[in-house]
Amino acid sequence: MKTGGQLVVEALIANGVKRISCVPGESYLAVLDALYDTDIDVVVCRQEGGAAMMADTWGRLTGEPGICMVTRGPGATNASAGLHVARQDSIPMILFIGQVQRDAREREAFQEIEYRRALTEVAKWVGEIDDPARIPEFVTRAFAVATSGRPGPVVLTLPEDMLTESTEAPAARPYQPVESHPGESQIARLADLLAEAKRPIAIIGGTRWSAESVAEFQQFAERWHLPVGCSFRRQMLFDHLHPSYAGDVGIGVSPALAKEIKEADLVLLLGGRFSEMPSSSYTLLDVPYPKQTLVHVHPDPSELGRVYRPDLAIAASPRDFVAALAGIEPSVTPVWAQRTAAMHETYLKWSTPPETGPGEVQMGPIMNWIEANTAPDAIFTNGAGNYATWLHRFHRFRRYGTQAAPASGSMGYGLPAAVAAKQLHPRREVICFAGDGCFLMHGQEFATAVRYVLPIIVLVINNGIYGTIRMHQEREYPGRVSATDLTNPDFAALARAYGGHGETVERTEEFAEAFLRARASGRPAIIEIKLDPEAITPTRTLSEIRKG
Ligand SMILES: Cc1ncc(C[n+]2csc(CCOP(=O)(O)OP(=O)(O)O)c2C)c(N)n1
Repeated sequence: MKTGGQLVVEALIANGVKRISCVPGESYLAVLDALYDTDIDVVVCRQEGGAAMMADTWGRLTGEPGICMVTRGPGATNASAGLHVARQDSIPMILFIGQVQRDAREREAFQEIEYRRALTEVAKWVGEIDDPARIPEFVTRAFAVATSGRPGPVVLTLPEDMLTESTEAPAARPYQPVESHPGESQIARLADLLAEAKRPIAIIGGTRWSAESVAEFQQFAERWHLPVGCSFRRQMLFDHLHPSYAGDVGIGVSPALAKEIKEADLVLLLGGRFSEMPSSSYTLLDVPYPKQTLVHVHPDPSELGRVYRPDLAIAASPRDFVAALAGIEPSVTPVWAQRTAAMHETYLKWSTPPETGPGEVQMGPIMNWIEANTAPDAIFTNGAGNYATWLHRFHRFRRYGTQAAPASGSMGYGLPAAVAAKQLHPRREVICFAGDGCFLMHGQEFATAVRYVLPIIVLVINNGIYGTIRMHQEREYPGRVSATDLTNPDFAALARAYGGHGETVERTEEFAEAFLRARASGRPAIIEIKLDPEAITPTRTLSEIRKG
C-alpha cells in the first residue's frame, strides 16, 4: 500500500526524472514528503512563473519533459505564464498542481479552480487524478503527450485527499517516445523538387531536434548548397558561421533575406509552424496558398495545412526527417550554389555590429567583445524587449543547446532560463540578456541562483524604459509618452543584497573588466549596462522613430 504522494514520486522516478522546480503549497504536502526520501533535486523557487519557466528550459534543452510543481489557485495562475511559453514554443513539460479535496470541488472552495476549464488553451492536455491507483497511468500518459507530435505542456492536478489515500497500484513504467518517420516516396519527391528548383531556401525551427540531427541537417545543406534560415529564436539549430547560413528569420529579419524568401521558388519549412513572428506577420508566405512551392515538415499532422497549404506535407519529427535525408544527393552542383554563398556573405555583414551609437555605452563593441571572449558552447538566454535584438542579430550561435529564448515573446523568461540552464550544464558559461523591464518580472529568481550557487552572468541592459513599447508608441503616437517610463533600483547593489556579484557599466570600455570580474567572482552576477534610451535599435534612434 502506498499513498498518492508516494505513487506520484515513484512514477516520476520511473520516467527518469532527476530534478523538479517548485513553490511549495499545503495542497501537495504528501508529494513533498515523498520527495524527502529520494535523490530528486528539488529546486525551490520564489514565484511559480519562474519555476514553470525553469521547467520549460529543461524541456527545451533536453527534449524530455521539465517537471514543475505548484499549489492550487494563485500558484497555478502564476505558473500559467510558463505554461503559455511552453505551449507556444512546443516544449515538453509537466506541471503538477495541488487541488482542493475531492468532496469540496465545485463549491469554489479555498483557492479552487477547475483547471480542465481554465487551462485548456495553454496546455496540451489537462488531467485530474481522482483515484491514486491510476497515478501510474496518468503520469506516464503525461510524459507521452508532452513529448509526442508537437510537444507541449501537460497539467496534472492532484486533489489533496487523493494524495494522502493509500492504495495498491501497478508499478509505473517509463514512457516510450513516439517517433514519426517520413515515407520513402516523400523523400524522393523532395529530391525531385530540389532538382527542379532554381531559388530554394530552408527555414528550420520548432523542437524535437538533437545535436546529431542538427549536424545531419548541416551535412544535407552542405551537399545541396542549400541556404538555411533559422526561425525566430531557434538560432541554435544551425551554425551561423557555416557557409549555408543565411540568417535569422525572426522579428527584424534582414530585408535581403526577406526578399530571398519571397522570391524563392521552393521553401522547405522544417520543424516549425512559421507563425506570426517568423513570417513577418504572415507576409513572407501567402496564406493559405504560398506562391512558392512549399514543403512543410512537422511532427504533428494537424499543423500541416493549418495555416499554409503545402505542396508536399510530411508528418515527421525533425530528427527522423533529417535521418532520411542521408540518402539523397544532387547529381551536379546545384545552380543556386553561388546565390547561397552570397546570402551567407550578406548575413555576415548584417550580423556585424555597428561601432557607434548614441550615449556613452555602445552595445556594438560589447557584442564584439562577447563574441571574442565566450566559448561556442556558452548558453544565452533572454526574455522580450528591444535589448534582445543585440543578441539575436549579432551573436553567432554555433551549437545546438546554446539558446533558451521564448518565441512566445514572454518577458521575464531569461533569468529563470539561465538558472535552469546552469543547473543542467554547470561547467558551461550561462549568460542572460535582460532589459530593466524584463529582469524585474522574475528578478526574484536571482535568489534561487544564489541559493544553489549558480554563477550565471546577467546583463541588465538598462535604458529606463519599456523600450519596445516606447518604440511602438513613438511611431504610432509621436511624443505622447504613456506608461513606458520606469524607475529602477541600483541593479549592482541589488545583486550584492541577494548575495551575488554586482557591476555597473556606464562606458563601453568598462564592460570587459566588469565581465571578467563577474566571471571570476564564481557567484551569480548582474552587470548593469546603462544604455542611452535613444539607442533603441542598432540602427535607428528613438528621436528618429518619433520623427517618422
Ligand atoms: C509578460 C509580458 N508583458 C508585457 C509584454 C509587452 N512587452 C514587450 S517588450 C516590453 C518592454 C521590455 O522592456 P525592457 O525589458 O526594459 O527592454 P527594452 O525593450 O527596453 O530593451 C513589453 C512591456 C510582454 N512581451 N510580455
